[in-house]
Amino acid sequence: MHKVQERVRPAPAAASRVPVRVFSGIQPTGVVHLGNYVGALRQWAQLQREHESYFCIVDLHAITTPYDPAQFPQQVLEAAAVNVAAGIDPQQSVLFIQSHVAEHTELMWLLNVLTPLGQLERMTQFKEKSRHVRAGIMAGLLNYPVLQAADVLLYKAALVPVGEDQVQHVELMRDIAERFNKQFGETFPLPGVRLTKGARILALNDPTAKMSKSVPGSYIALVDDPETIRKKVRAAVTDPGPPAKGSKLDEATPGVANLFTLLDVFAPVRHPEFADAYQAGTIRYSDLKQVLAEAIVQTFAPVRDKYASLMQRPDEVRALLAHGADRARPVAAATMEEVRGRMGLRGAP
Ligand code: AQP
Repeated sequence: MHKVQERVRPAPAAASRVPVRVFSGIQPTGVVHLGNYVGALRQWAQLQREHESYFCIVDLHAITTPYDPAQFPQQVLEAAAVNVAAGIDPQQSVLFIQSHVAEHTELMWLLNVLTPLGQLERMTQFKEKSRHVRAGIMAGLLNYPVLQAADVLLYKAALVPVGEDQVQHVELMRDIAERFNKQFGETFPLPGVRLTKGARILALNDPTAKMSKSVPGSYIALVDDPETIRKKVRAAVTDPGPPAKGSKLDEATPGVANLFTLLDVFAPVRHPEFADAYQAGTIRYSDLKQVLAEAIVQTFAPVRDKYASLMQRPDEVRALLAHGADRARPVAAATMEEVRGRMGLRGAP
């Protein structure tokens, strides 16, 4: 444990980075998939080089859907290891577990009093997730975006790199921050979303929906073995045959468009030749899939190796996370001190 902490470099001096803080999170709800990687993790790994960045394993969000408490600590550890394996440098970024910094829940409560119920009820993700709930919808599912607002505002982050499904939640946190500033005085920068190419990767087996860990067959996991990746890409839904000559790529069906988006991310140099073949009506989707599958296999091979190696040293991962929480706590505590003061909650009169 100590060894790891000794190897941790201090965060680069603030002056060497653009002074905008980044915050984003990922749920430890099982598989981390290619959609998470393209929409979120990939841009986190880039942003951490330019900005002071906070990346969080959001265990308190994850418990809003059914879970097994006995398995949960292992899932949290695995999610952290996948993040590190996929390029989050826990020395450069602050990587930590949400529940290890108690201020997240305190700020959430305070922000709750500034959040209109109607706005929460209109959130698309809430409406979608509540459709699948059989035994009564819990308040935690409704208040999920308020906790997200607390996550981001606690660190006064202004840049939130996420996938497209989270845009509405970032807009809500912006509204909450604005309301707070108006009512209690200028405190929070207004957070803005940062989307990347591939902000909405579609399900391989049903390109009318997004790639999602809760839909088997829809995703490729970052730690899938090469043969599984090839098999899943081969099975991806496309069209029965090539399009008519002169067809436009931006009018392609969702399944085909999704594969082109992935090609652009994983093998950009091969994109033009397949785009030309599409427009010429000569494209063979099996060729495109083969090129794409190999590019994904190559990209994920080091992730898979690093993940396996990290999981052999779980204490080291735990130590990295403990160190991350130690770095996050003073920042969170300072914000809470300010917020309590502004809200008239600092001690007896
Ligand atoms: N399909 C996707 N394309 C692009 N980005 C995506 N993200 C999720 N799915 C896609 C982004 O990944 C980050 C972490 O998301 P999360 O922890 O909230 O994961 P999730 O949304 O719970 O993942 P699933 O697979 O969609 O879960 P279920 O099946 O439970 O609904 C976020 O930035 C998210 O936008």
